[in-house]
Amino acid sequence: SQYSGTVGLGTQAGGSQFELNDSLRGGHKTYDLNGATNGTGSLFTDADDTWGDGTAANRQTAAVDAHYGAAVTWDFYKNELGRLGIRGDGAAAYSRVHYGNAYVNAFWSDQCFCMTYGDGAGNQKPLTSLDVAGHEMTHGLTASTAGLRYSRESGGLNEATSDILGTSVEFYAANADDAGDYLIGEKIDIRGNGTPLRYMDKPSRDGNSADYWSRTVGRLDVHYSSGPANHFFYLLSEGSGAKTVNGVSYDSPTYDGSTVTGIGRVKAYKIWYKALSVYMTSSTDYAGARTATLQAAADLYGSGSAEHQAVAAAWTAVNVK
Ligand code: ASN
Ligand code: ZN
Ligand code: CA
Repeated sequence: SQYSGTVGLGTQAGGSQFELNDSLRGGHKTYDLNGATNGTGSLFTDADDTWGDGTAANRQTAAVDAHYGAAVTWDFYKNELGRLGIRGDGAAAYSRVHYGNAYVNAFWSDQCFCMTYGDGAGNQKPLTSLDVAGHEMTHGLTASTAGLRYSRESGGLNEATSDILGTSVEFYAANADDAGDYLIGEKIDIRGNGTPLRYMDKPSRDGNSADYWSRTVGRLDVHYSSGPANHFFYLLSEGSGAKTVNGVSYDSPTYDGSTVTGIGRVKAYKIWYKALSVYMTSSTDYAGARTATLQAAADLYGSGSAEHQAVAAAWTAVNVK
């Protein structure tokens, strides 16, 4: 892979060749669009079942990262969330890489039920890192559960759900070359200066995202109105103030100067997922997200539990009261 070192892949023997077809994970396949912007392209095949070389010069490499990212996300949903695939029915999506020319984005489509990745600036930095793969696949999960509408506050919550579970996938993988962090897309270096796309400890570090809820937050682009929910998730997981996790330093502020004590990211993502899949709807806003996560925390850990109280404290700390 380009971003995650040497990894194992699910492949299938097909005639005299091997295919990127993960039969243990619903038959998830990875295709080569070879610059096209529509269609399915061609399924990746290889004679000796050794794929890519860690560089963008080898056109299998982006496929390795995408295929691995889909597999880890599948395993995370199954082992951590108790969900078999995006729809919970055991069916796989599929991935497409080498979309367009120097396309600096990745996206999920409900139409094809698939994830698509561009090759990034100069065709050198494909948008296939683990957190981005988890982010895009989670757009499918959100569409299959709460269905959060992709505008205003529900759109910010949709984006935050992808950042929250995408980051959780990165931590879950425990990959030595891409240790978990609360940064989104740090491996892509999208601005060429080493900064990530987004920061969860203090979202305004990107220059655009909101740290706290306000009455106008829903006017922002959904990738910026995600800020208060990303910040909520960081605070709920790790707590407020300065902290170093896997060698990365964070300093998370609170709206009212309060102190939040974290409950750990595993409990935090289980609460978020239960809220998403049981209590949120297409029109859930920030106030509704507070209610939904409090209900989820009460279900999982008990009303009045430390976890339930931490959810309330973390929302209050991002001005969702
Ligand atoms: N990569 C972006 C995202 O997943 C694409 C978009 O703006 N929808 O949010
Ligand atoms: Zn997104
Ligand atoms: Ca990351």
